[in-house]
Amino acid sequence: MEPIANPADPTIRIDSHLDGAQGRSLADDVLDGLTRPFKELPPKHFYDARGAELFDQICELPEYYPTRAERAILQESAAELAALTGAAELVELGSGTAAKTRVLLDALHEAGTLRRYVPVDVTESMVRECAQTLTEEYPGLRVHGVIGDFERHLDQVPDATGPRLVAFLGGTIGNFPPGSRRRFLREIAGLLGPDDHLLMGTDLVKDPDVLEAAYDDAQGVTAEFNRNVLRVLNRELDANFDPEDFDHIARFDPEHEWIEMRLRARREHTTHVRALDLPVRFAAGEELRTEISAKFTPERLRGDLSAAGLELVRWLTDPDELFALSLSRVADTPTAVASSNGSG
Ligand code: SAH
Ligand code: AVI
Repeated sequence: MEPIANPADPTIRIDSHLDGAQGRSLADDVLDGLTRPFKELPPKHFYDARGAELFDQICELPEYYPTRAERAILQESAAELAALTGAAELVELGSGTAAKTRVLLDALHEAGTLRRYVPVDVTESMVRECAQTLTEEYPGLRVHGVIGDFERHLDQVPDATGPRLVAFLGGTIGNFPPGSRRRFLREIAGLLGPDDHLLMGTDLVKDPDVLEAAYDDAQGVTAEFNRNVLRVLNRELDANFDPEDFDHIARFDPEHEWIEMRLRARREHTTHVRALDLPVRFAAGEELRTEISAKFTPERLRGDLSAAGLELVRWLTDPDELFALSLSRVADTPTAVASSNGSG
């Protein structure tokens, strides 16, 4: 894919890897996920422009503590992280609006090491807007944005230009099921050289009532976010879902220690995904899983990191131990074979 250079601003470069392929990925995911007895769609399809906006609103909700807790940890430790990593570049996976990232960028800017920011996100408008605003906010900073699917386009992250910090914030790693979570961490490890670090946010196991409230807020914003995936299917694949035919469900699964979001059909009906010539029948009460959001313990995280050939350098939490940030690096003696059916 040709880089989209902005002649007016040589500090910005944006590469897009989504044309066509992203459409195919949605079609494949629908064909795969809506033709099974237990229907499921991957969460990356929530994030069109409207979905990204709803996610931003979620981050402000009184019930949704992860954003506030992660920001508090960053505020407390950004200077230490800057000193430990000496990062010349920050690569951020699933960067979104990069709101919390500014705390880190401030510290790296202050330390005088930061030269380049590389946001990677599937939402085009987010990458473009944040490239524009961050080059204005941080004089001298170059931004190389990558619009793409981090599960497919990590090889499009440009080569490192100095000590690199890869940030994967927000707890997004929890949206991967256990096997692919470890596989993905191993791919991230492939972006790291001996002087590089991974800074990852993980939500922690806690009272199920607190967790369920965070995913089923009183204002119904998360419910709208959940239903938004149906609007994406209507627009992108000419489907005829009525989002109001579905109830939003958010439940903590104590066995796996993850939250599941589902959409439950209020009545028996058949939807047509016209672009795929696919009728999809829902029984009354049938559920479609749209997201898992795994919650972590330090042991689970260590296991996942080690299976990916990474070792923990720092474990940082907020005073209430709601959320954790982990700094890790490639292990001195990498694990030979990563188990993909790990503890979950
Ligand atoms: N890092 C931000 C945003 C988290 S929301 C924060 O901590 O608040 C998850 C982000 O990941 C969204 O911006 C979404 O567009 C992006 N995302 C989700 N799946 C993705 C994928 N497969 N590839 C690239 N970006 C993805
Ligand atoms: C992006 N991700 C970490 C969020 C989460 O908490 O799993 C997405 C989200 N889903 C519902 N609310 C927020």
